[in-house]
Order: sequence, then C-alpha cells, then structure tokens
Amino acid sequence: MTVDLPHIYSGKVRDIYDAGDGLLLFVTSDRISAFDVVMREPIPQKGRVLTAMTAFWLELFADRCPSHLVSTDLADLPEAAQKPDLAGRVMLVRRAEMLKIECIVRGYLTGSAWKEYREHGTMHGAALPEGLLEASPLPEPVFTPSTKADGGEHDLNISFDESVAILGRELAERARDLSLELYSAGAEWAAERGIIIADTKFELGLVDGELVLADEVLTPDSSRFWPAAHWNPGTNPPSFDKQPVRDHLDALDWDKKPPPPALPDDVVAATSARYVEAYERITGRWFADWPGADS
Ligand code: Q0Z
Repeated sequence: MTVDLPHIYSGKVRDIYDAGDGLLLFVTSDRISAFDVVMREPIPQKGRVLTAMTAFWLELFADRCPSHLVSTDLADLPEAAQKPDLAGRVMLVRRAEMLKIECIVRGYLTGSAWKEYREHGTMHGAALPEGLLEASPLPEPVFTPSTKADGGEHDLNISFDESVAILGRELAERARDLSLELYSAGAEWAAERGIIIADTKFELGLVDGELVLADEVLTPDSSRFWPAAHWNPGTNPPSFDKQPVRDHLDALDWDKKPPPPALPDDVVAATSARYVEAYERITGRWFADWPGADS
C-alpha cells in the first residue's frame, strides 16, 4: 500500500505523503494496536471504516466548523497515488499548521482520568464530586488538553493556562470551545444510536489563519466507543471495536511487549465486523456503499 509521493510522516496506523500544492495525502491502513503494540495481522477494512467515519462527521459538522478535508475520491488524487488498493482509505487534505496541543474532551470517567480520580479525587488537577464510579458520566464534558512530551511518545496533561501560554488566549479559548461543542454534538448523535463516546482527541490546525478540524474525527482510534447496552458504572465497559482482540490477549499471558501473539482468524473477523457495525450504527449508511468495501 505504498504511494509514489514524498513520504512525510508515519504513525502506528497512518501514513502522510506530500501531494503538492499545499496538500497532503493521508492513508489509513488496516493495522490495529492493542495495549500500545501493533498486531501483526491487519483487520480487513479497518482503514476504510475510519476514513468513512471521519468523512461522515466532517460533513455533519460542516456548518459548525471548516475542516482540512478536500476529497476522499481516488480520482482527485495525484496520478501517482491513484492505486485501486487505496480506494476508500485516502483523504486529500489541506496542509495545516497544527496546534501544538492535543484537544482531548472527556465525558465519562475512564482510563487515566479514572486512575487520577481514584487516587486523588481530581481529574486533570481539578476536584470532582465524591462518589463517582469507573465509567460514570462526568457532571459535564471537560476539556483536558495535553501536549507531546519531549521524547515524542508520551502525552503530558497540561492545564488550560498552559495551553494559553502555548497558543495565546484567543486561540486556546476557540480550540477549547470548538472541542467541547463537537464532542457534545457527536456524543449525543452516537448515544441516540446506542454508542457511548466516552472521550476523544481532536487535532486542530490553522489553514490561512482559519481554525480547522484536521486529522481523524471521532473514530474508535481517536476515541473510546462503548456499546451503551453493556455500560455499567463501576465496571470498565468493553471497547466497541477492540474487545475481541483484548479478550483474546487477556486469555494468554502476554507481557504486552513486542512481539505480539498471533490473532486467530475468528478474532480478526469479529473485530472487522465491529468496526463496520460502529460505522453503520453511527452513520445510518451501509459500509458496502463506501469505495473499496468490496475489495
Ligand atoms: C496530522 C498524525 C498521521 C500520525 C500532522 N492537515 C494537516 N496538515 C499538517 N499536518 C497534519 C494534518 Cl492533519 C498532521 N498529524 C497527526 C497523522 C500519522 C499522526 F497520519 N500530524
């Protein structure tokens, strides 16, 4: 799935290329990570599902904010990138000057936020009411920004005042307000369709001085998705998408260090089906109608 364009950057599951004219090409692979380790087996269609879901949210949010997205159509890509394998998993985007903070919004008490609350009664340093349980809804969604640590890997929580120091007050306030607005709108939309979006990370950027929503948006890779039917405060809800992989790995006693154990075919197939189900529930669209869904 390589592209004949200058390579700019790769994350665990995505690659960015220079498409010329101030444009970038995002390619989302079928790779999956669990416990921060990338598995050896791809999850069929995962990259297309994440691309389709991001495109859906950007359309839904178009009247609230502009985005970096130019096209998801293979025909709009530079010829060097028009490879059939890439259909449905590419986004041509405007190159943005990315904000140097991660715009995280939490609606439920889980993960590192639950750990901090359990130990200190706080989240992101601020007091919360007593008596909350793991996976409890927060009194209201909270903006908990972070920044990349010097090493690159770890994210470090920062206070809102620290985000003001990085971005300036006006931009920090706009980033916070937009993040909270989009999380609330998206979480409400998903909840009506049986999926809890517990928390999420937005990446915002500036294009020609305009604040735009960039990167992937409200996907299971940038957020925690829970099936509402299995949500019980006081327990850690199953992940909508990765639970078959987690359950398989938990049953082995793997030390969570590479190399990862092999994933059996049934686990791979069940996981692929979960991604497709999340897409169809949230969007009301058939994944079969998305480019490359039959490949
Ligand atoms: C997004 C990321 C990825 C790992 C840079 N429109 C844009 N312009 C410039 N830069 C970015 C964007 Cl979205 C940009 N990331 C996050 C993407 C792999 C990390 F594909 N980094």
